[in-house]
Amino acid sequence: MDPREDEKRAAAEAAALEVQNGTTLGLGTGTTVAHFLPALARRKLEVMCVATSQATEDIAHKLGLPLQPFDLLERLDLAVDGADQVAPDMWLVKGGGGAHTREKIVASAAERFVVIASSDKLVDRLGPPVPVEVLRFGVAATLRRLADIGPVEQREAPPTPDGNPLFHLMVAMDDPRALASELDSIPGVVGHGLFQPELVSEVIVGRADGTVERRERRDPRR
Ligand code: A5P
Repeated sequence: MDPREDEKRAAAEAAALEVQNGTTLGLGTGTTVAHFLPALARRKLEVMCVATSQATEDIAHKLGLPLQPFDLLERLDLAVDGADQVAPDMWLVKGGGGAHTREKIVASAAERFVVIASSDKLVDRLGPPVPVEVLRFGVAATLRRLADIGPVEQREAPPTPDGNPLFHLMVAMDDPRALASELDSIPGVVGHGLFQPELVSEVIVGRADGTVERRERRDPRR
């Protein structure tokens, strides 16, 4: 067994213990969240969940977790999700599963956003790729704008949960805030995988022995 799976499970189980009865809960996407869902279901709490992808929705459904579309709820109490990279200042890169646009909407609607990760996700500084979801309409023009920032690679992956193509922007990230802002300013970019620290409440990093390390943001956003 890959020790990283034990680390993911440890982080996921610790996060599941943070959920309380009555919580409205955003469920992320990916292999770490796949450990969180059964740990949550085992607690048999009364919760209402919103899923960020069909894959998460399918697992949650099988586990009997109550789901609601994210159309009418204005806010959530908690969101739990994995990450591809976690920097010391809590900038994240997400989107390995292509659901980062939905994940960012859910994280930003949540009172608390808890990131669960194995130790290999901790990096000294963020590096490429940055996943970018692009609207199909005008895709060539949007890609030209992205290419002004850095090399762009077509991602060998299914489209995003909303049916849009995915690309990888292969750039160094010396200034993630400036890069995020530049990407946000391109009209055809639906969403990118850079998550700012202001979104993050806590990072839980699992260890293979089942213990966890917690990193709380010192100046929580809300
Ligand atoms: C999904 O789109 C991603 O943002 C995931 O949260 C991220 O890629 C981490 O995935 P794993 O938990 O599978 O490593």
